[in-house]
Amino acid sequence: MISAYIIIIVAIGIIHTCYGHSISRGSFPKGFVFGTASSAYQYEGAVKEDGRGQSIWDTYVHSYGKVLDFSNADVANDQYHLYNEDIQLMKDMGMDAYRFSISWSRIYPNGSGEVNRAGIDHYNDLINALLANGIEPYIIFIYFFGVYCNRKDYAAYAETCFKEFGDRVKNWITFNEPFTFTVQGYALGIQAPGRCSIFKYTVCGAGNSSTEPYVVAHNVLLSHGKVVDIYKKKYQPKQGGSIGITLDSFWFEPATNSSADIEAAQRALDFFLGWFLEPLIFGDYPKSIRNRVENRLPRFSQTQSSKLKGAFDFIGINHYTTWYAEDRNGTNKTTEVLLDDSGVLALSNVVGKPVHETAHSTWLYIVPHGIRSLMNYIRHKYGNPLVLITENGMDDGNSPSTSINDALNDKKRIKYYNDYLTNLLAAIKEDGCNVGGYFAWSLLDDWEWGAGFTSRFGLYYVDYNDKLKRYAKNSATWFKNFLAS
Ligand code: BMA
Repeated sequence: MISAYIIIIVAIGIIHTCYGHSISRGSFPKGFVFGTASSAYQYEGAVKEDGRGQSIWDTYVHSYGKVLDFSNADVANDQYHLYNEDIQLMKDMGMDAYRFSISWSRIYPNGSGEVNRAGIDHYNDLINALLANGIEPYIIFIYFFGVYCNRKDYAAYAETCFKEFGDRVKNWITFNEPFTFTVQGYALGIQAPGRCSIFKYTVCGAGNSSTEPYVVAHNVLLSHGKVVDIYKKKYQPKQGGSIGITLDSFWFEPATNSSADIEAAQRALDFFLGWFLEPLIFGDYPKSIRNRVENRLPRFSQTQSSKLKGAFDFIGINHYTTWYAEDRNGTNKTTEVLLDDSGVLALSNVVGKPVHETAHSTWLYIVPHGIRSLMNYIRHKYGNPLVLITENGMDDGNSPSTSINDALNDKKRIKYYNDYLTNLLAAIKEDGCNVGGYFAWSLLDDWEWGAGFTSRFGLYYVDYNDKLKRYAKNSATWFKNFLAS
């Protein structure tokens, strides 16, 4: 039977934007936050400075052949030293906020035990400099790495941050994109720690793609719940901030109008977004996951389930793209790996459907109405929680034959931002979606996990051949005008 949610998917799928007016900051609700986003490992560099310990990413990228251009993030954008300069770039654009992550191994070089005061000092300096320039910090504890299976250590690390920074930091995010780091790190083995069992261990030396991703995801959710509980009981009453989690989700459209494909689009959203969001709203995993994964999917106890329900003040969403979903239910599963479990084939192109342009990254199809559809789906299915778009953006390639001047003329990025923000505005104003902020990925061109320096996502160009000098792209000027209007 086609459930109510499936009807929602179809209905949402046919909403198209007719929001033709030009947009400005003034057209967004009062208090709507605009910012840029980054992450510690992709930006900071200085991996061996001031007592920072090694993380699983340091080990992973230094093993041969993990990154497309064989680069590493030892220096990255050197924001560890250049943060004052970068804050001026944010201020110049008129941004309200900066979403960044803390490197756990700068605070606890061994994961637990002794606190490294130099790490605390660094983030105090960064936070103070942001606030002195009128920019609100949004802090993420875990951005794709850390010892996230150890709940006790994770909670101790988060508590240290509340104690040391919570008098000034009012926005906390427990994890970034658990879907991506669980799937890529434990099912496919293409991100740290590089564990999987696919292709008879030829890709990874160890792991279990049919069970480990579910165990890791379960631990992430329980760790999130524990830290939210600590914050709400011990710190929020005095400090008065907010806490949430950032989830990533593509939008999925059915490949055809068949009910099988419509259900496949629903399952794709369950496995991508519902896997993490549903326990936080309803206290358990989506039924479609439970039915298909059966005993490999861990269970929450009654207490855990009621603690998780409502354990957030906001939900961060990183959204970049839209894909088609085709049913693979009828196909025999060849393996019990996570990606086969959904019974969905995600397709970028389907005969008879619009062909979408891509960014430089071949996974990143530019489909601006997808953000409106996703916001409406969350509104209908999950009761319209407060959402912050914590990442959205697109990349150009980094080609040695492109001059800096040509790279600065990033018309395609301006159109991407204009069109996604136009649709986001329609979701808020016309449809009533509860969205409170938007963070562009990314402030600067950055080191990308699998792609290294081959792609450029920044509003500012970084010259990797000349002391990491930053240059405003036209999209930075576009944001400056947009935010001034
Ligand atoms: C997001 C995150 C970022 C990354 C961006 C672009 O999902 O993974 O760290 O830089 O995609 O690839």
